[in-house]
Amino acid sequence: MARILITSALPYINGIKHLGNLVGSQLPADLFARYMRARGHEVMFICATDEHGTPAELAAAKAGKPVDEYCTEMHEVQSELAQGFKLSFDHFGRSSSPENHQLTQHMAGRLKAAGLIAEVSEKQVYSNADGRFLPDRYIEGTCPNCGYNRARGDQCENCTKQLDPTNLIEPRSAISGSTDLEVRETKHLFLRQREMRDQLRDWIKSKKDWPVLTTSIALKWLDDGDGLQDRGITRDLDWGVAVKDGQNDWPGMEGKVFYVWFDAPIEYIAATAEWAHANNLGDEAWERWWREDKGASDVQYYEFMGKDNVPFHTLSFPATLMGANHDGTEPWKMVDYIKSFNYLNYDGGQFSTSQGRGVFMDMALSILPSDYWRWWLLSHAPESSDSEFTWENFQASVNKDLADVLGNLVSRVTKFCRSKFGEVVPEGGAYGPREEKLIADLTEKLRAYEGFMEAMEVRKSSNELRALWVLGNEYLQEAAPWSTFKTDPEAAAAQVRLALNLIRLYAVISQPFIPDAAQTMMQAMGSDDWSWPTDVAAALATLPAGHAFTTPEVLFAKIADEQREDWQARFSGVRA
Ligand code: B3M
Ligand code: ZN
Repeated sequence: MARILITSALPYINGIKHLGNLVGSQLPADLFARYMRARGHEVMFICATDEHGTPAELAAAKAGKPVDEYCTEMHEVQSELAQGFKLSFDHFGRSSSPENHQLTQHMAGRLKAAGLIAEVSEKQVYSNADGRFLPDRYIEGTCPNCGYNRARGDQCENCTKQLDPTNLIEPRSAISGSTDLEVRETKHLFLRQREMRDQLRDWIKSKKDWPVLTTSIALKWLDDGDGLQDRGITRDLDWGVAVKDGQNDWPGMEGKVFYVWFDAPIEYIAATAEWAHANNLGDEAWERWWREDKGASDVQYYEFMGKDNVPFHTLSFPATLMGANHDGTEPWKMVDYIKSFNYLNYDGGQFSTSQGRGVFMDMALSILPSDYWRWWLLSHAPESSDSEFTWENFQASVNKDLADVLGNLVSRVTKFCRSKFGEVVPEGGAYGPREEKLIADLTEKLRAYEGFMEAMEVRKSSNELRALWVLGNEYLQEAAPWSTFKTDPEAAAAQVRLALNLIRLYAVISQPFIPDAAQTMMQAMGSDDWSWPTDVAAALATLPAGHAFTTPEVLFAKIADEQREDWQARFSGVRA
């Protein structure tokens, strides 16, 4: 049994996330967490809302609410939606928690002691119209790297380059749109990442099994142009973690807060501390996941995120953790594997939170149960390239994979059995060659499925799972117990016994993708045996003759053309 730590990139607090956000981090992380638990491993799955910085301030201002109140409300909303999508976090924390304030200040103190913080008097963009500095997202303009004209002051969404507000071409205030901007001097702390360049490169290069998408982005920012730049880690904002040196004040930094990207990844750790405290456990409970000197040396740590988040997770956050351990006394657990995703597009364009374009988590759940979405999103995860959501494709996948293949099998088998043998597993004879062949085929595909799930190959896993369902359907088609029954009821009974057992097996292996349907199938089979079918033949003998079951309601309803057209029209516009 291994110990598996899984973090999903933290969704910004600034509104309800769209399906592109969901499939880029939280959903595949959940798939992996569920699978690892199903295989008997000890899993800690952490996520949280990312509540600081300009995204939070801007959204609260737009909502006309004090930022702390806004964050509390939106955390609740996001938490409920996460539950709606059956995201099985062990804890869904808040980066504004006391734990994170304390740990962020602690980390900054450690970096200072390591000589890795520079106090720099730097030029920041000041807006005369707004009467304030414009850090990060408070400013927009054209990306100097790729020419994208809606690049934000902290990063270009289009080419993932980390930016400084002063780099933007034709900058404008994101608050007022004003271009009456000037550059003023203000003092800030910089993380001296350049100092750690070689250490970071060695560390990244040691990760032989990382996906190309992850390593290429990391090495690009490490070696491109002037190479890795020192990063400002403080801001002139009101909302955030006050700049402190551990518990002490930091002279000259009064009234400033840490940059959101400094405290957000630290929240992975702090959220685990929140989990411990929420469960009345001591610090050792979370430290055994995060401190190599306190039990975490055998933990395997996986991070899930969209490609735009990769630079922070391969450079800034590791630099923070390495720096905090400069004297070897705080060996923080560093990531072992980063699974990153491309973008999901929406019907010929981009999903966009700011423009309200696409399907958002709340809207999705208002029209269909989460399993429909989970299946489509995961089976179309943007892994090797960007992928696209279209309503036609969504309808086709749901109808074919879920309704025609899996749902149909469950319904045919249970209804046929009920009509001929009643709602108990029939006795019948021994399994014959056809059944042996099925068991062999299932075993082969199951091993492939396990391999892909372990490797976090999301699409390939979904293909294997679908193929496993198809095997069952083909078997049923060929065995045709409804015909067999007329001449050889004994043989038909054995076929049905196998098929009922297959439903339980499918519940177990499909659970990471479609947890609700899996639950329904398991309940219908009158079982609570979720043990993994390592031995397929044995697994298909789990429900003995005489075992009672119930015939479930329709597992997956087909999406009709009119429904699809209705949704297509409803979601085509811009969200209010
Ligand atoms: N909130 C960015 C994003 O949602 C950011 C991730 C933080 S992970 C520590 O894209
Ligand atoms: Zn760009």
